[in-house]
Amino acid sequence: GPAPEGPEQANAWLDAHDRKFGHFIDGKWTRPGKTFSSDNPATGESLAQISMGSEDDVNAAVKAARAAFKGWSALSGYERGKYLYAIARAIQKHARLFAVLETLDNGKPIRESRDIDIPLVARHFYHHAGWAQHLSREFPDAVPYGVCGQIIPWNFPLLMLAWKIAPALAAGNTVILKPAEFTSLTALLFAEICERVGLPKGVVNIVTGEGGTGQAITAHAGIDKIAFTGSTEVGKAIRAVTAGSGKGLSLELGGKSPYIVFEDADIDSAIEGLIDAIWFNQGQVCCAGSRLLVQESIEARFITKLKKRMASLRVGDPLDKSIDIGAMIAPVQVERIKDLMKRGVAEGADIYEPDGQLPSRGCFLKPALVTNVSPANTLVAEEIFGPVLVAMSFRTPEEAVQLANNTKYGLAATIWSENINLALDIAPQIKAGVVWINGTNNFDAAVGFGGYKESGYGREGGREGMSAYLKPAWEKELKAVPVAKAVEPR
Ligand code: TXE
Repeated sequence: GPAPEGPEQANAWLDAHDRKFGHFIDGKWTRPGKTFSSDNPATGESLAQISMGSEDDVNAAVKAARAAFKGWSALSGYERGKYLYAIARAIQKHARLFAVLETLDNGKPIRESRDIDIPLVARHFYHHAGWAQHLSREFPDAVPYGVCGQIIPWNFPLLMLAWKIAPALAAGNTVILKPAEFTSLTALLFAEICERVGLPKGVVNIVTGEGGTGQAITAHAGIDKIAFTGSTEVGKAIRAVTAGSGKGLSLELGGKSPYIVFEDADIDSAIEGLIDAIWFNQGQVCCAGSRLLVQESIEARFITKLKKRMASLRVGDPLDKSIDIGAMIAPVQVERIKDLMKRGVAEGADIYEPDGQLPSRGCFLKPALVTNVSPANTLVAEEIFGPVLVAMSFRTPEEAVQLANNTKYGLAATIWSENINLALDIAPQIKAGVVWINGTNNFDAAVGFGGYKESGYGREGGREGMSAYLKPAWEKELKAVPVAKAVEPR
């Protein structure tokens, strides 16, 4: 029959688990030990109790992943691809349950989890099923890393899991993945999917927990590669911990991406693009177009139109299909964002927010537009990770480039202009992992995504993403070669 439209199915799934979850290690569920609550940010109500992963849990997961590696990496790419296809199909089959669960746990609009997150997740597994099959021809001299530790954030919980797990498995690695503490539920449902499709035990291990559990993963000597997406601060700490350990590392960190509008742009399209760039997922997007750079000649007209459009955005219940902006992830993030805004105002910024009431409970923020700022203003320099857009203007294309690059980050950029020669001239001058022209937020499993500078390094997706989970075969041989004594130069 037709899928139910409300949260009933997700609540039934949670109830079937007594709203309490253990870890998924070696193909089995551990008994929940010490737990913490995962809350619905739109209501503040607890959804479930999640287990706090200890060092022992991480040890058990590494042991299981190590034992599974031999068999998994020895399978033909065709065999591994079959499992990835089966996972993709199962995710599509349960797409509604995944989407509602994601929205309950994260607060993102159901329209986004239903039409963007979950379909992209399935697409990632289909795409990488293809890579598994082509691997030996496309990377003839490469072997998998081994056991991968993967730590992900809460803004796109299942999609970040897919970005990490799909290429790792396609390449023949086994994984220990830790979801973010705010959003473990879809990762746990994913573990059930792994069980259901008969994925060999130990290939995927899900250990839940907070930062301490992440630390146990990054410090573990039995892990060959760490992949992290999250804050620049934690990324730097992980880099320090793994330095000198011989572990592979890829980091996808913060951003403060410029959104450049030239005077000849199609203004209505540029405004619609901007709405998507900064208010998609409540602005909790690493590549959010959070710095508007608009050419001075059209600035006043553009800002007036933008404010009008902002006033039509609906903030509210994420399960309501007609809302544009859902709930922020947690009270702590709401406070963090409010503090940043206070600092910005103290430094001279003006803030516009449309009139209207927010829901009386839950973690909601209005869309905000910050103007009258110098480049040194906190709101210009720091990643806010919320529904806050900062606007500045420029006179010449050279000035646009200079402002765009005036940031410690380098993840994404967007350019709007009807002059394609101008756009193509500007694009390579911006130091960012991706530059979109007359469009924004275009993601695909086949395209490498990642940053420069404090946005991290390594790419996820496509060919570059595959190579991040492979190493040259000679490295394996090298370990068997005895180290020669240093020879004194004569
Ligand atoms: O991120 P954390 P938080 C930015 C954004 C946001 C800020 C804080 O600006 O406001 O970070 O968010 C795990 N060793 N981004 O505090 O702490 C943690 O459990 C190992 C941007 O939630 O980086 C979670 O699984 N792991 C970003 C993951 O790291 C540790 C997305 C990310 O959490 C750890 C998220 C440690 N010492 C936040 N400490 C993006 N670029 O997409 C924490 N973790």
